[in-house]
Amino acid sequence: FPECHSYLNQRTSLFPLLKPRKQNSHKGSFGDIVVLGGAKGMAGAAILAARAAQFAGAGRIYCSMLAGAPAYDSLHPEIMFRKVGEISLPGTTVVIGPGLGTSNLAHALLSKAILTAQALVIDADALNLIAVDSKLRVLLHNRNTPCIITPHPLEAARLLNQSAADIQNNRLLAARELARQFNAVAILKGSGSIICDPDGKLFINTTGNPALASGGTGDVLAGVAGALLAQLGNSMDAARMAAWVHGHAADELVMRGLGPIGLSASELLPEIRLHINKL
Ligand code: NPW
Ligand code: AMP
Ligand code: MG
Repeated sequence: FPECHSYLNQRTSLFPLLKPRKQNSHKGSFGDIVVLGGAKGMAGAAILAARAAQFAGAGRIYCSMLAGAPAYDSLHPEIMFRKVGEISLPGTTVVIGPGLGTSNLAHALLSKAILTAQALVIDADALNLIAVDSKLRVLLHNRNTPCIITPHPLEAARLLNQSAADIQNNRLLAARELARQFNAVAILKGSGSIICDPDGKLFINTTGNPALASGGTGDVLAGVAGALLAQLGNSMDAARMAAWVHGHAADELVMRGLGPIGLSASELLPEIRLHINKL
């Protein structure tokens, strides 16, 4: 698609996106994020997404976990935990999927989020639920609120009913199909993530490296995308900035000797904050 794609390789292409904060701004100015995920055994995924939203500048962060609400996150007590049945979604940016599982409760939460959230980031198991449910597909396709979907190649394969090899052999086409079919900005993850909107406008991210090939890095990306979507209001701007800064943070950490071997998803967080502030 030579006519319409560009490479996300220059910091300068992202400069206009986040405006300086007004002197009299307050926590209500930068969005409420609700993370929905964290079924048994995968609570960490929801916590990582919630912490990532904090480090990427969201005003208030709420987290509801299917495994049950902990009293608080001892490393990041700024995150507020709510029982799944008590969470209110209107007016919020919902990040749904990290560690969500595919239970009936997960399905009900996803329907509610698609119908009521002000903006949405859909990741991981939430994508796996959509892949096998035509009603959810219709709900998603018919909404007109900002939405970013963040599949890795296997999740994309499930959504498009193809093999992961098919996706990887035709990544640009797959990203276009994802954005079009699901009426959302798609980040098709992996080396050289493709960011595409429903009209077919494409970007290829040039940041990132194999230090990111470990559990939890995608959950961090989802939280960053949610926080940036809440602050920018525009799905394409948020998606390309999230992908760029996530990869750039990993590149910088590797240059300092913290990877590629053994970098943890948690270590990305302060580095992501640093580079968002530099932008
Ligand atoms: P393979 O091995 O090559 O056949 P799944 P998941 C493929 C949560 N997590 N290029 C690859 O397949 C998530 O949020 C919780 C090519 C890989 O093995 C989800 O809710 C954590 N192939 C849930 O776990 C930390 C690629 O996909 C397979 C690829 C399940 O999510 C971990 C994995 O896909 C995790 O985030 C690429 N670039 N990338 C926690 N701390 O709580 C992926 N694949 O089976 O959908 O499982 O992604 O781990
Ligand atoms: P997930 O599979 O959902 O945990 O997401 C993994 C994250 O790490 C995505 O943002 C991928 O784009 C990124 N990632 C994984 N491996 C690489 C790689 N080799 N090069 C660049 N980015 C990668
Ligand atoms: Mg993932």
